[in-house]
Amino acid sequence: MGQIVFYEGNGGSQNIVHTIDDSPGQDFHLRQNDEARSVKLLNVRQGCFIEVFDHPEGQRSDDFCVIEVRRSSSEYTVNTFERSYDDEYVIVSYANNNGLDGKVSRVRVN
Ligand SMILES: [Ca+2]
Ligand SMILES: [Ca+2]
Repeated sequence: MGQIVFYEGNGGSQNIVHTIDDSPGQDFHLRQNDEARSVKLLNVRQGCFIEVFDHPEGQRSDDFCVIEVRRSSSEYTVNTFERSYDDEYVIVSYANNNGLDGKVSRVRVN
């Protein structure tokens, strides 16, 4: 099973904020609110969707970012939640409404 590890700093730096597995159907508040700035994906399955929200209840009226895993990797770092891009491993889509790094409150995994 893959692991999803949220970090306090950009680029997977500083302290770990919260670690979860990659099973679908998760919808929760991060252990430390408004801290995470990046995430490492460790063997996360292809097709996994990770949504991170500024809004505490996960509404899309505030910033959110959707990470879709295109190809599993032993370790892949999404350096910031504030940039839309894609490569061979992920498709990242960011909806901007004044910033998300260091403001993540809720996460959904499917
Ligand atoms: Ca927030
Ligand atoms: Ca915001």
